[in-house]
Amino acid sequence: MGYTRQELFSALRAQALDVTFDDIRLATGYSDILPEEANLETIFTRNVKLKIPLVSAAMDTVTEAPMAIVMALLGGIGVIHKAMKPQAQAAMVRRVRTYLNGLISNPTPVLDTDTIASVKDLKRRLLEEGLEPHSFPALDSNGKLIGLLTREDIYFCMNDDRLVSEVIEPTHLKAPKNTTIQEAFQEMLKYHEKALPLHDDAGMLCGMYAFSDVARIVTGKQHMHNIDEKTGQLRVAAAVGTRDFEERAELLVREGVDVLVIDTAHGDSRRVYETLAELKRQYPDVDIMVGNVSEGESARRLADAGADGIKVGQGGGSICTTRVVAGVGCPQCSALHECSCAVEGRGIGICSDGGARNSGDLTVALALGSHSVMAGRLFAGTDEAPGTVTKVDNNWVKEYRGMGSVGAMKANAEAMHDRYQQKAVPEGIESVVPYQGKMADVIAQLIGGVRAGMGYTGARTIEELHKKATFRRASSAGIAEGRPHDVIVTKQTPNYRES
Ligand code: RVP
Repeated sequence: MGYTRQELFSALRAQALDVTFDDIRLATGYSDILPEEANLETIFTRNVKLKIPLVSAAMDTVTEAPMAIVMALLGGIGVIHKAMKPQAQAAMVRRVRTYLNGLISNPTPVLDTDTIASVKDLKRRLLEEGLEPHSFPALDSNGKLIGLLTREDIYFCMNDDRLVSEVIEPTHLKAPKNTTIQEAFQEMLKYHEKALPLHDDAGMLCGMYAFSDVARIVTGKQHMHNIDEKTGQLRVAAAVGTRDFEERAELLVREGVDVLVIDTAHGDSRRVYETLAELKRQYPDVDIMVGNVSEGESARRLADAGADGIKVGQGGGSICTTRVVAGVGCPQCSALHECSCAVEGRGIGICSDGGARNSGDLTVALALGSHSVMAGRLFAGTDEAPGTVTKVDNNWVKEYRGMGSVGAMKANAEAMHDRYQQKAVPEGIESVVPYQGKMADVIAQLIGGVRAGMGYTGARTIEELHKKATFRRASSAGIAEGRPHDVIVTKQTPNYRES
């Protein structure tokens, strides 16, 4: 039988020794569950759930809108990075939130006096922002909802000078503001309408349902998506810093961001506490994840200050040189154990950030009390990460760089017109990672590995894994034994790469 977390870490503490992923693995135990029976539901923060315990990192080579969309579609969440203007980041949040459009709370309207040419212009502009509306609610000069301009109305209009009022069908449906998704589905189904604009008591536009999205929600086809139950929209998080965060946070919240992530290298610092207090004061209904820390004391202080989630990990990232440059940091498994113990039972989501190299590391991180794992390197080579695929030494690769690298800091400083950052001391490097194809395939392998780990340990849920897991610590010979050895690898496998 392995060692419980308390046994293992008190023995290690007695030796003043900290450990990370390779050093420890989970002990196997009696199991009456099959991997596919494991339930991976968990939390990201106090009020924001996940269907799988994976989070994509707030990095400019990892998470922009396409990554955040696929993460939420697959059950996790993406944190959109902040190395861009607040308006651009808010537009990405909007793109994720409106991707499924259970309820479009602020649909873009057209006026009855607009020409079809101007509507086509509007469509083009929205497309550039990443939005693709097919139908537009039409308003009269008093702002009252008069009907719907559909894709067909635009398509079959052969004269672009015609007015919206001349083209729309007056028979299109509209519905009162508190129409539920179920009611909207029934109405649209009955009358074969693809969109249903909503009006308030004064007849003013106050939202719109799109049939394709409503149908997917009502018929349960979205069961793996991580969606906001109230609106049917995909969940998304976004990073903010501790300087000039006010405007950024306001725009992000306005677009419906689910979690604000105070994204710093040192979460246990005065400016972070001030930022947390201000965000909590301004937006009491938005969950705030704070990081990064690696000491139990720091996690406790953040919990006392009101954090809804805490990101653990300092210096363990694959592109990170903080430990080398600044001489600080704690090996990730010890950091996770200490931080998760420090805030246990308080409903706070612990996110293990950085250093995970394969699915086994994810299971270990979860077993050490974290609720989710954030990764950059694991996702940076996929289609959904920003950047293009290039060839280096005959291998297809994508760029992956630390946010504290010279390149990322320079790009950020340019985007923000900030001369200060260009002179900063880098704590990260720039690299490439192998091209990996679709996120869905990468996630399937990672999640399959976590499920296998839960099967071996007999843990039906992540909560049970926290309680049940026992551990083994390996010697260096043990670590070598745990990887393919003494053979010549002839074929790549999708979930293991020689490092
Ligand atoms: P990894 O998944 O091991 O590639 O690590 C990703 C994490 O590394 C990020 O989520 C972040 O916490 C950290 N990071 C990002 N940039 C840098 C840096 O430049 N030092 N570190």
